[in-house]
Amino acid sequence: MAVRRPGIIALFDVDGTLTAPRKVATPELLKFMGELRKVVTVGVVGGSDLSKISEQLGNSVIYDYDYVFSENGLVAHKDGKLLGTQSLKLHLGEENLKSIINFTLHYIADLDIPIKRGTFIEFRNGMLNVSPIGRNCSQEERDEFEKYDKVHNIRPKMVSILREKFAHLNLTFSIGGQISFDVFPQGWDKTYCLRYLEDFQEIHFFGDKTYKGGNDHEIYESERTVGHKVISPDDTVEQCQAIFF
Ligand code: M1P
Repeated sequence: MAVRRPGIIALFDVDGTLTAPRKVATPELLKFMGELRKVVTVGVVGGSDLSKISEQLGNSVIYDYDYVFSENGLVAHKDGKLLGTQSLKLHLGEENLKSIINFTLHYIADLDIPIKRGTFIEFRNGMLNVSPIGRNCSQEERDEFEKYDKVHNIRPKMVSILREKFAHLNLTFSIGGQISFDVFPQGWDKTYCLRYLEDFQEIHFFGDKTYKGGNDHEIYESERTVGHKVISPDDTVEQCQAIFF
């Protein structure tokens, strides 16, 4: 029987690292994670909220991994139990929140893009998620928007305007997925979860968006982690085989 190595954690981004973007993890990948958990501590850290991570990794995700950090760790679970949450509402205050939301909704109302659906702002515990097309678009509409955005830079333009308008609030705007971007206070990126991992001497982080501006960049570059850049879930498995087995 394999013996778990102490002091080492393998920590994974979700979208693009354990699953294709916004897709469900394959049974093979989930089985591999179970095997990996026999030899080291395993955690996941995603930008999405817990309900979306559960859709992708399974409803029992908080029990299947040692640590589950949703919303970058602004909601943290260990061994199925809640460790802590962070509140955007308390941090920014109602007036600031209202002015961000009002400005953003006006901006989206004036935006001329091929189609719009519903849920343009999702209010989470520790962040706002803003989507110009609307979060409840279909998978096909989501894929189309992503292509359209690559040509027309809808999200980067919107982010630069919001960044300037709300410069005094020290916010980070992070484009991590296909149809939206996340808005949270500076420092509430994925490095936020590292505060829960102080007992580990080796933190191996695996992510695909490790480039500057990507939502894995800060944790990948952090001096607390050994960063591993991956290009797909298959690549993640291959690199883990080489490192941990
Ligand atoms: O995990 C990356 C991102 O996944 C989703 O993005 P989108 O819906 O745009 O593909 C969101 O949950 C986002 O918050 C998250 O950062």
